[in-house]
Amino acid sequence: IPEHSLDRDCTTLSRHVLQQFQSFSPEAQDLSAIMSRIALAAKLISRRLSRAGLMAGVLGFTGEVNVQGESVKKMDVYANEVFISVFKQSGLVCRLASEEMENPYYIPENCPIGRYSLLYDPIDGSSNVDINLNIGSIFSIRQQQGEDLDGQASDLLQDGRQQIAAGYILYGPATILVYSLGHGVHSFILDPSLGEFILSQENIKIPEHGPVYSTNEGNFWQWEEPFREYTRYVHRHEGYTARYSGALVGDIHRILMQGGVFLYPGTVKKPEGKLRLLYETAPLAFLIDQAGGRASDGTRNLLDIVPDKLHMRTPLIIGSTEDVKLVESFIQDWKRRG
Ligand code: P6P
Repeated sequence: IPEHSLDRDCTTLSRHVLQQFQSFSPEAQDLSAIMSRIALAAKLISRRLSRAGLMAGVLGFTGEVNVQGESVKKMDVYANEVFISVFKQSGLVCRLASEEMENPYYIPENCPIGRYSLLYDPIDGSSNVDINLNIGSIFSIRQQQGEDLDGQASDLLQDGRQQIAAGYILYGPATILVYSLGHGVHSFILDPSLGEFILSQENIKIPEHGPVYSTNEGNFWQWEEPFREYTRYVHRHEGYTARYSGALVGDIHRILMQGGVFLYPGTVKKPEGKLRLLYETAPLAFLIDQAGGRASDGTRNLLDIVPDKLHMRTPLIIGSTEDVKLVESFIQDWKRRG
């Protein structure tokens, strides 16, 4: 058996993290342990999803509404609890900030406290759960910086370049974990027979340009003019194709692998858009930047945006550099025309 294939079969996620650091420094060991915990959460969620239709209490709504004013799916609650349970006794984190929680969850005093914070969207695209389409989890790791004096985790309100790791899990035909520690983007596939995430691709680079534009054109009339102009442009020009699943992680993964651009613009009523900065657009921007692509809110590089509150939303234009810059050129022309 060729050496590399054995190596590939045995490169687990935790081992890959240590290889990235080429050391056993305390930080390397912390991040390896953190990624192992995230992998455990992903396995628990993936297992429950595979049986969602067979188990009571998994499909459908809880009847509650979350901090975003969105009705909460039972799977949202389960996945949120899974991340808390795998990190609570880990001694790795001090807080978990989630789309599903108004305020961060602080690790209780009687548990070991770590120096990292996990920011996550436990299940993104949960409307796809009931129709067995792809959904995802998104995560971002930050170091405790400064004092969290007001218990509102205001020290988390930093720009995206402060992230030390970010990634997503895509629950599709296969369960794939994609992450970066700031040294390239790497993907792992869950081998259910081993119960391990096995390295599948290292140093993924997004194509400079791709044929896909991914957006909900049902919002066309709510967009500002430059987004309509861009849409008319791709309608008129050869070589573009529309792909949109309604679940961010799957749409972004397609863009990462095939190139193109994903857009969730602001609308006249909601200029800030729908997607949240700290645990959706910033982690994805970190990844795509590491893969050689670009992410912006239409005017600023997304990684430079400093949130004013935990659940701040931003418009998102993300993907191949050439395609993102084309969208930005429509915005700049529109602004010049005043
Ligand atoms: P729309 C799912 O609710 C989500 O948060 C993302 O996963 C997805 O990209 C977006 O919203 C879809 O929103 O308005 O197109 O249905």
